[in-house]
Amino acid sequence: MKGFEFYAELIRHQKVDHCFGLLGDANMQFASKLADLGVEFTYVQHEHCAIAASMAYARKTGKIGISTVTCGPGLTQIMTALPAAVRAGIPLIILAGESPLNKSWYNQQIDQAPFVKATGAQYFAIHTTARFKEGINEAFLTAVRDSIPVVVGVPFDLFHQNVTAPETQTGPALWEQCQINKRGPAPCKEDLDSIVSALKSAKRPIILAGLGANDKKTALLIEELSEKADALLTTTLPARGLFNTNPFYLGISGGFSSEITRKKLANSDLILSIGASLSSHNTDQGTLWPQARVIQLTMNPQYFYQGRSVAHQIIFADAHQTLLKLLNTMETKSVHNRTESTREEIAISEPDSSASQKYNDGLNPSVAAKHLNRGIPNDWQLVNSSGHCSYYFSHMKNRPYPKFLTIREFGAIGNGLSFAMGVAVATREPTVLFDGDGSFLMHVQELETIRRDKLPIISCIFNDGGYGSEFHKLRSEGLRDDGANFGFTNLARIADGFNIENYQINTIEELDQALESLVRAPQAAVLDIRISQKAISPVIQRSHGVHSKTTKLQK
Ligand SMILES: Cc1ncc(C[n+]2csc(CCOP(=O)(O)OP(=O)(O)O)c2C)c(N)n1
Ligand SMILES: [Mg+2]
Repeated sequence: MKGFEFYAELIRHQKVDHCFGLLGDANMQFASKLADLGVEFTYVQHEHCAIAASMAYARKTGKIGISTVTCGPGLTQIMTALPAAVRAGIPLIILAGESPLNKSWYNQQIDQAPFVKATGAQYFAIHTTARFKEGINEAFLTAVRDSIPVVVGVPFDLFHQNVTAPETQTGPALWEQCQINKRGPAPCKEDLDSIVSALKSAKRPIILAGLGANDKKTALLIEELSEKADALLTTTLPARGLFNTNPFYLGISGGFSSEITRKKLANSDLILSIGASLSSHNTDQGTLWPQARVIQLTMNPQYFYQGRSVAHQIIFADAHQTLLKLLNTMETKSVHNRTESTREEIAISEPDSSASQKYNDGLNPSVAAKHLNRGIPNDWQLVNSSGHCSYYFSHMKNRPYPKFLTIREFGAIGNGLSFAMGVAVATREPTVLFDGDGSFLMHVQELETIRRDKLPIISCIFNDGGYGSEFHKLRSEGLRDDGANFGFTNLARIADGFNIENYQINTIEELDQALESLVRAPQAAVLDIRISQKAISPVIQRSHGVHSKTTKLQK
């Protein structure tokens, strides 16, 4: 047996069923063998996209995200995806090659470990065939145990060596045997008492939930508690939609919060955070609840996080168990917050007042986002990406959490198409990507992968003719903006070149019609939605003020 055949068998034994990859000298043989062994592949056009797609796949399925890249330039291409996966705590295995051990010179040689380690990911070098089995087992275990990306580097000349036929791999893999019970400790009595007394005495309590509370049962318990405690509900952006049918769900907490959510958070005297990181984004840099006492119930205590102390009290305990006990102990409070008028106020509220603005140079993004929300079926998957436009897509709180994905850690643009690929592969459901033109263009080559693999990805691109996030800031500072203002690329024609259904959208009627036709026959498509350059989101208005001056507009 050849080394690559044994290596492929070991990987298959880890219950790998899908791999995203791009082939080269250092990985093609074992990848080909893995495909023979029944592993499905998505072969992408850029290594970054393999890792990013595997991140979304892992988030959606709860499995380890698997990808493969070749050594040297294959590996260096993934340096933007790895830090995002590290910070988002996503378990990944990246099967990279290494340059040959037994050659004194190799064109693609580079010291790979420092690159990987600088991102916070782990690097496992396996330098003899005798260590293949142990090394692979340990790499997978580490990825699961630490929720972290692990890059496995094997010099590719080892794959061509003969290995003595090892016994067939049977039984559970090491990571399955060692699956740590991720249920955390039960809360102690003092902690429980302190939450109950805080909820009892608070006049305007709000419960904030994050990904740590994203399973259905826990979410239901939170809703029950909120009813007993007369509390309103909010979530972080990644957990958006967890309470989508609850009339007291305020949508997301953070820099993108709607006006009503900001008002309620600003007046709150108690924030009970459950399974949520109190990050700079989720708290809008600590500005959202100036009057509130903050209790964080978490399995990941952040005593000092992203430059701030985040909570007055941190309780290290399992959310589910704590909620069960709280519900047993807590008496139902009389209603002051969850009133009919609050229900009505939430129901009719708009994220902000911008939908009434009229522009003569393109669509109003708030209005376009509303129509997208109206026209897209509730059971389609949605993927939020980055940029100025992402504010407008973040307010569709009527949609259920399992149909939503956002990963924003490390703040890179250009991930949208890859995340959508990961979601579409994981769910096989129509998947809508919301992205900006700049971000979309950064990895537009993946339209080829989407067409080839018939992935039903509908890319709704807010095309404002440039890096809106950047030109709005530059304009507000009175600086020339041509470096961020590259003009309106014809995205529909680009899609056409890839043989993908496409629509150029200049009016709301055209948007509605395009959506209707895609609902009738869901398929890969690009909607090139022309957006006004004059529309400035409340996020930019808050940080940079309103500006009307446009310098160096279209050339
Ligand atoms: C990889 C990377 N390069 C550059 C940036 C800086 N950046 C942040 S937002 C943005 C503009 C994004 O433009 P687009 O996708 O068109 O969205 P818009 O802001 O126009 O809505 C840029 C260049 C970044 N965050 N990540
Ligand atoms: Mg743009």
